[in-house]
Amino acid sequence: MAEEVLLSNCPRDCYDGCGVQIEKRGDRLIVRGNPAHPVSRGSLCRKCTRAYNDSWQDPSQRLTRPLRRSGPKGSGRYEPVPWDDALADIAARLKDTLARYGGGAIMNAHYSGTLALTGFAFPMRFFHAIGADEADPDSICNAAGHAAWGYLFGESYSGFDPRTIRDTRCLLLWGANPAHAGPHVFEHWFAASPALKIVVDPLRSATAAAADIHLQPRPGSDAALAFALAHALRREGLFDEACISGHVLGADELEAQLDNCTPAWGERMTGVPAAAIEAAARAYGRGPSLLWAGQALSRQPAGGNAMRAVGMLAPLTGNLGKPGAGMYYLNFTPALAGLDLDWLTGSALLPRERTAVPWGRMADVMLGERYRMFFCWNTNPLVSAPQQRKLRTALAREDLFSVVIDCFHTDTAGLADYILPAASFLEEDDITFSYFNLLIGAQRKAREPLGEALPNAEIFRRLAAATGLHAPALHESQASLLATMCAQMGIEGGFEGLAAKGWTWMTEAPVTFWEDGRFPTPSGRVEIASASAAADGHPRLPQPLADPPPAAGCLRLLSPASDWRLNGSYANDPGLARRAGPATVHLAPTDAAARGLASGDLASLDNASGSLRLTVEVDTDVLPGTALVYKGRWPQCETAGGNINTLHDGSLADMGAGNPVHGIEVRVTAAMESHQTDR
Ligand SMILES: Nc1nc2c(c(=O)[nH]1)N[C@H]1C(S)=C(S)[C@@H](COP(=O)(O)OP(=O)(O)OC[C@H]3O[C@@H](n4cnc5c(=O)[nH]c(N)nc54)[C@H](O)[C@@H]3O)O[C@H]1N2
Ligand SMILES: Nc1nc2c(c(=O)[nH]1)N[C@H]1C(S)=C(S)[C@@H](COP(=O)(O)OP(=O)(O)OC[C@H]3O[C@@H](n4cnc5c(=O)[nH]c(N)nc54)[C@H](O)[C@@H]3O)O[C@H]1N2
Ligand SMILES: [Mo]
Repeated sequence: MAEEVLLSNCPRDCYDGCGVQIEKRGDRLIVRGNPAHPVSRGSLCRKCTRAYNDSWQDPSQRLTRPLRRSGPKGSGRYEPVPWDDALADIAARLKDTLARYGGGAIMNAHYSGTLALTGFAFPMRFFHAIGADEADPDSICNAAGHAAWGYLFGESYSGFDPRTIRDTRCLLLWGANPAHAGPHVFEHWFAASPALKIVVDPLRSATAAAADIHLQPRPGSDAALAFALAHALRREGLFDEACISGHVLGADELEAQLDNCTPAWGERMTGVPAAAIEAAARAYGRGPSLLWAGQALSRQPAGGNAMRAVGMLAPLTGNLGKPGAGMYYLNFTPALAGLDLDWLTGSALLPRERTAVPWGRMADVMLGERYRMFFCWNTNPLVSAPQQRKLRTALAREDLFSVVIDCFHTDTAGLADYILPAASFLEEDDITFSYFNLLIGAQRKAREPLGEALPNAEIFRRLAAATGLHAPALHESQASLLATMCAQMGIEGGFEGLAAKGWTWMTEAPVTFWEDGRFPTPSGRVEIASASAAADGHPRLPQPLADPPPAAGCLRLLSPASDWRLNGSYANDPGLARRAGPATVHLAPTDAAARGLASGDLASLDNASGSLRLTVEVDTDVLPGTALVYKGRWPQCETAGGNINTLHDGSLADMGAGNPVHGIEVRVTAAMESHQTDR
């Protein structure tokens, strides 16, 4: 029998942001979906259900004690040490490094392992106070899109309110696969909607398969496709002249560019039939329509240009600022909720301008001697970052003092001097936001942390004390943080009130963003023509471009979200690893046949950055000319000793130093008999 049932929320980096119900049975927790939550409706996805009820509660799989390296780097030899000893040693090193070289010798690498507000943001107070450099967080994920929509709309964090779908007649999902990336959003929001659905994806993803119209362009031809759609929209009289004249800058300059971008031209540029382009234009243009630009749309070499080109369809057709219409990249609206993010992250503590290194440059930068200390928390770059082999070499530098904080013994942890055990979301009170639905949730502490694990925030409070940093902001208690956040957001009854209910909407009624037609751009309009972009060295307007086809014999590699993992999280869960099967490259039948490959064969994927051997699956959902490999495998769990990012050369997208993971080219051939490893 359950002793107590708590309502909580899942803080993973996922569109869903599920409501969770936790039954306490002594130390054992039964973790399920909250039946009364609008997203999860009583169930969690299969990967989280499995992980949260298994590896996340298993002390033999979790990190439970601070560990100090006791052998050469990479030897895997560690010994447990008391927290106080570990923190004192790290603090001594830190003080010495700060005194000799300053904060610019310390790299702070972090991302979205937990998105709960204090677990995600409070440690930044510490790094601001010591003036550390930062691994540019969004440069691993979606930075090109943020830069692009920054030029176009002035910001990229106020999309549409998903509740507005009740007024929507057409849904256009472009480079997004919520069937994997947000399974509840897919089921209850997308698939359940009576709106006409258009999906733009080179892959026949599960989301594309559920659409009324699937446009299947060659990867990286999205900007050309958007221009062809715009041409068709104009010809059909579906441009919204009032919206354009009132709220858009540069539509006149666009006119001439559009003339040549006929649907027939679009077909040649993208591979999408002209008739399908016209059908999609008619459905989208009539509206009210919602445009969801997936984070994947930005993950190509010219992802910024693609995001600008696709984003302009909304203002050109007046599909924004009214019920059922709008465009979405991400929702992160602390101001709407009332939350003071600068206070939470302590940005005023930073003594100088922020220095951020893009992840594409990280391996090269860390190979040099500039950085003497490496702090890594909430992220596992030896799974997720480019130039995997070079980064491994860099992080194995004997003179680099590194501290990795995680719930699990990751590949990145395996090169640390100190590994510190992080408490999971089941073991700490916190507050969650969703980046899709405008929800605020309580994350509940359902048990004490496993072993000696500590929440992120507490680790940095203690490290601040050990380092002799006494600014009160670095020592604010969890209770005080939660109380202040709840007060800022006007949550009735404070954290206890939120915890009793589980979750609350940020606003009672659905929000219509951009209703007043004013945008935070220099002109206050949507800037299709952007002087800011030009000043940064980009074309004033988005360009009707498509990437050139891959070099002869090469395929374009796509490495999107797996159904069985959340980024790299869960790749180490034995049950989930079994279900996911061996690391596989999916090939179109023609491409497999041309290489003499059949399902079950071993293929070698090679380029200048590395090589990787994977099992072939011949897959009719894959577009000829592309190869599909799902992201997030742990090198230490693979016979190949590496994952797909061994093939990523660290090149940057056109804007925002973004990460063009879907722009890699590889040669795929039948692998020779001997199974060499990739380390
Ligand atoms: N299960 C699961 N859920 C996740 C994650 C996970 O790893 N697993 N990761 C989370 C995170 S951090 C993020 S950022 C999101 C990412 O989720 P999404 O934004 O959906 O991004 P991806 O999974 O990279 O890719 C989505 C689709 O884009 C397509 N695509 C690739 N290249 C192109 C192109 O050039 N043009 C077009 N039009 N489409 C292209 C791919 O084929 C793929 O089907 O998901 C989140 N949710
Ligand atoms: N080839 C390719 N590479 C990609 C992508 C792709 O599509 N293709 N996608 C990119 C994208 S979108 C992203 S967002 C990145 C994601 O890359 P990462 O940020 O590396 O994501 P994860 O591998 O999930 O690593 C998060 C880590 O945080 C840990 N963690 C969870 N909760 C906590 C906590 O409370 N405290 C601490 N300290 N740790 C915790 C988890 O155990 C996990 O090891 O990968 C990028 N890399
Ligand atoms: Mo991401």
